Amino acid sequence: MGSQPSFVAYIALGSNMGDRERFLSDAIRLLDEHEAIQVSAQSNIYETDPVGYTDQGPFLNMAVEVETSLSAEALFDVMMQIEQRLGRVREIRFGPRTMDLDMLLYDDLRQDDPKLILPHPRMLERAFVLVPLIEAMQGRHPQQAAELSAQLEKLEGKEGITLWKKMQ
Ligand code: X6L
Ligand code: MG
Ligand code: MG
Repeated sequence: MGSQPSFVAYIALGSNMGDRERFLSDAIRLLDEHEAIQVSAQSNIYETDPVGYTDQGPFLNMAVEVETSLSAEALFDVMMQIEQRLGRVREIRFGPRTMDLDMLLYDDLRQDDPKLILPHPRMLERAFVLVPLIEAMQGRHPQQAAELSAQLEKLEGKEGITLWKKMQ
């Protein structure tokens, strides 16, 4: 077997409709079943108060680390297909969704493509993203995880985030 380029990316997952935990596990399984993607770490699952549009139910949020031979754009396309397969319908801006997959980091890539800005431009402002991301990065990027923890300390809104399920 020929060796393929391998990149590491971090993806945030969120669901606040229907069987939220099932949507999270289905999304992770669909990522991992792709021949060019391996899920290599996952955070705990957190229940989080909605932000942006607050008249909706609480979210389950988590983050995963993936190894992939796909480009950032190709990985993003797979993520959007998984959202569609899991019944994502875009109605209210920032409103309820069965599955939201956001690419946070892709290797050391920095880009300003309007379709896919990397690193994710809002990730440092959202505790519901940072708390699980820090866990998912601990194994492979402990130094960067520590820097994000310092960033998290400065944020408000951490009280709206409660541990919901521990990864075994
Ligand atoms: C002012 C204006 C302040 C807008 C905040 C924040 C907008 C976050 C959108 C904002 C603003 C977002 C999730 C969520 C959403 C999620 C939780 C978004 C997009 N997604 N709340 N709200 N978890 N807890 O995954 O992140 S909508
Ligand atoms: Mg999102
Ligand atoms: Mg999204």
